[in-house]
Amino acid sequence: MANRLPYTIRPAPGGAELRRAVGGLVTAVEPVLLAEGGVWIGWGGRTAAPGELPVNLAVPREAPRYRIHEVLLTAAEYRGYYHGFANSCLWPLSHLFVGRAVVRAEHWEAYRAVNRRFARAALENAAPGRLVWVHDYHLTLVPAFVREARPDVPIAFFWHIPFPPPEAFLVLPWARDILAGLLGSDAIGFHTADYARNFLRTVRALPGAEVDEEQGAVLYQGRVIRVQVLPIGVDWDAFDGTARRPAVRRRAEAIRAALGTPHILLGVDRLDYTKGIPERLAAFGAFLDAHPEYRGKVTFIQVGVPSRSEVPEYQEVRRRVEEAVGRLNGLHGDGWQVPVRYVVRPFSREELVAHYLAADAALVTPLRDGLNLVAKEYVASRVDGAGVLVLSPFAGAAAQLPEAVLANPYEVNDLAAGIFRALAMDPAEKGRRMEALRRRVREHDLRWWWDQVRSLLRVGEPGTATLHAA
Ligand code: ADQ
Repeated sequence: MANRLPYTIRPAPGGAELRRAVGGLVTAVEPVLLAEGGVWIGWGGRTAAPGELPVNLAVPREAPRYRIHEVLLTAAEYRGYYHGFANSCLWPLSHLFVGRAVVRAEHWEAYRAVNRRFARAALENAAPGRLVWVHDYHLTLVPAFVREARPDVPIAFFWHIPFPPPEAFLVLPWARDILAGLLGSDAIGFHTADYARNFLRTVRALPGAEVDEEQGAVLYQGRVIRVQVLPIGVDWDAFDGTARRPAVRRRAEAIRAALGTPHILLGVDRLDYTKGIPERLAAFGAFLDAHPEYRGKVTFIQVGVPSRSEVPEYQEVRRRVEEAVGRLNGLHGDGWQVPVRYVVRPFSREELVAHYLAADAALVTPLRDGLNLVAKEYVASRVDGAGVLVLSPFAGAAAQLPEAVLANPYEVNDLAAGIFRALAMDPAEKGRRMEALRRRVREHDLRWWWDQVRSLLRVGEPGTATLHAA
């Protein structure tokens, strides 16, 4: 179960029209459902008109592997629960933008009500011994709601974003309700040891909870809840396999030829202020200023997908990106040749991998990020062993990928220097670093991640639970 289904649903004559949704959670979790079956409970991206019926069907339609169970929201619930509490309060707080957090009781009320609705949907689908797998910060109250009604059901929770230190989290008047909600689970997973530690330290503020930091466990209401560090992986075979296809290699060559510069840099992000896109563009400008020898020789492709467009901060970041692209192209372009190519649309897997293959360096430089799958996707796609990953130390992925070129997105010159290092690095060093990165990303791929979750709960084995809802 996750806030969003992997499809956006639109009513259409003769049934519903489904369109693929883009985002880290969908990319990461859907392959597990495709392999294991189950039911995905989530919101379909539309608000409910009176009399509207939720969609409940098997997908993918051409070769069904699992079911989707739509949770319908009214426009008011959507504003309060999704844009309000989840995205304007929990999201900035967790990414340490504490001053941006909008803390409003009516948003919290909507959040509670919608979490109840999701819990009811989980209960409708929960069969004895089958796992309820709850994803992310939108649904923190669901584990306790499900536990209340069905103490026998195994529940796992995965927190996909950073978990902040107690000083930030406890700003929330309802922090303890959220902690108690999460502790309805049997196991809770985080991407990094820092997030798990922050969570355990925060749980100490919950009356009645006993924390064993060493063991990564909490004793609460007579149950032991395990807290695990499980950085999510990418579907290695899908990225590596796509990158080996001749048509994709040819497409990468065509991209390089069409751009016509010897060097290409790439950024791929949802348009979110946490991703540091304006900061990255400023650093690219600083790099061109500091190294005029690269002018006319580097193209920076920034691919973005619009996200949460109703929230003012997201409109603002989009405007800032557009302004920065215009400014850089005006200052550093010569009319025909422009240094920044800005593309706002979803890419197919093939097109994404062709871009990864075409780029000399990927700039993955968020101000803060739970993990960041783009970093791992880039590495998994570099079957040629070339390419450099420039990575922010504030992405959870940095804990696993020390062979990347680390650069601080808060300091424009540090990031500019990281770009220069990546482009000027000698091919042998690039090869060594990429080989080490590929080994790590392959060893900790999506299969590994799911196996860890499964062994943690001992699900999928005879006589124990199997995946049911994700
Ligand atoms: P996100 O914040 O969505 O995920 P990220 O991990 O980078 O961030 O995943 C984005 C995904 O969307 C990637 O798979 C990427 O390929 C895809 N994508 C982006 N732009 C695209 C485009 N134009 N076309 C097609 N695909 C595009 C959240 C957390 C992250 C965490 C993930 C998974 O914020 O920190 O890594 O969940 O846990």
